[in-house]
Amino acid sequence: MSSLIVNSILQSSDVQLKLIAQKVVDAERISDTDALWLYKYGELSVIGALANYVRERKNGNYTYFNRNFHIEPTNVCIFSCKFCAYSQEYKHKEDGWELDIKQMMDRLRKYDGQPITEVHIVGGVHPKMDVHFFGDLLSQIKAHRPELHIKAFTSVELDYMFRKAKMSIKEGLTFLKEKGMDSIPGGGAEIFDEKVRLEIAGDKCDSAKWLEIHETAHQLGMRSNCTMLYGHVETYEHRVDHMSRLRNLQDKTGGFQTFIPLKFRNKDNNMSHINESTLIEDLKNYGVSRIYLDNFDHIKAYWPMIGRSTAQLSQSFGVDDIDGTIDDSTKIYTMAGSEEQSPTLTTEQLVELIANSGRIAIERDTLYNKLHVYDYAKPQLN
Ligand code: V47
Ligand code: SF4
Repeated sequence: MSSLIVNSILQSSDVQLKLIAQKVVDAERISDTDALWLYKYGELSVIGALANYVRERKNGNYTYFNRNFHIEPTNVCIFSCKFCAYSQEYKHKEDGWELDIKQMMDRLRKYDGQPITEVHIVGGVHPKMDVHFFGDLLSQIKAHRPELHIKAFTSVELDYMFRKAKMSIKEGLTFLKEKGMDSIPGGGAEIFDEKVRLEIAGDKCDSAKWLEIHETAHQLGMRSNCTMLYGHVETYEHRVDHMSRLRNLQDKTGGFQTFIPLKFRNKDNNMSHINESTLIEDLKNYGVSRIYLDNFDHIKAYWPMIGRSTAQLSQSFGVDDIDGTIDDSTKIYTMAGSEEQSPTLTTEQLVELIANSGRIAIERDTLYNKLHVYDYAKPQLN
């Protein structure tokens, strides 16, 4: 079906669209200008068809999920990103939370005997939680549950920890890797354009540093994810520039596993006056990123942030991964106003959500090894 629609796009009288569609069919990279054209002039249905074509060529009819939970060590943060509804200033730290290692290990032990494959650890940047504190946490997690994949710390947290410990990026990453860190999540990327970054997240690690940390991790054999916070003050040009920097690094290292667009949510933060993007914009953004990022295997829609219905729709706009079971263990989006106020899905619910989108669910581990295929027939209407 997807190729039928794409064939009809190839007959379009619009020269630019025809050119882009031909590149998509030939598995040829689209240019920044092409991506901008799609953002500005592409009809949603056309972007959807082209993105779905790429998605099915790369991942067939499969959609991935995993069994995971989050640990958020603290929401106390020395930085003051304007879009953040989650952080608590250090001088008012008593209004936030600060978990010690025992409390975090107690959270981990709750999952003893459950087939969880990943723990995702991110939080605020707390001046007293240093590289040795987190090193201890990683070793204790690995001692308790060696097979559990630890995806931990955004580049923003890592940059601060390493500077404070006077370690180079390579020394710091090597230290944490030896303690048990397996991969790096995609947070902290926001928007790479220097002017926009200054405006919305001026005091944290800059774009060059974010990219350098991921590049070094890749060189050390660790995989990582990447994100883009969109739908606030940025333009389409800024989005393309952001993805272009990621595509270039991916050409160099091949270390990114997935790209995760993060929709700006406007509750209770210093950018609450900005309207949130529409559903049409969200779907368009998934689609353009799927078409543009030809060297990425996966595009993830993070369901706790966009809600279950959009997660279903997104699978027709290039998305082939919807993250995990989560078990209500993250506050980053609930505090910023996402639809999912206590994000938890059982494996059965995730599989059903995917099957009801007309796709076949695959449980993966963090590195996209296939653990189980849930080849249920799509439920029929009666
Ligand atoms: O960097 C914070 C974002 C990110 C808001 O790697 C907001 O698998 C929208 O990166 N509206 C952290 N977004 C979370 C993150 C992530 C999430 C899920 C999976 C993975 C992965 C990574 O959350 C921050 C920032 O971009 N964020 N506040 C907000 N108001
Ligand atoms: Fe701190 Fe992260 Fe919030 Fe920025 S987004 S204020 S770095 S917790």
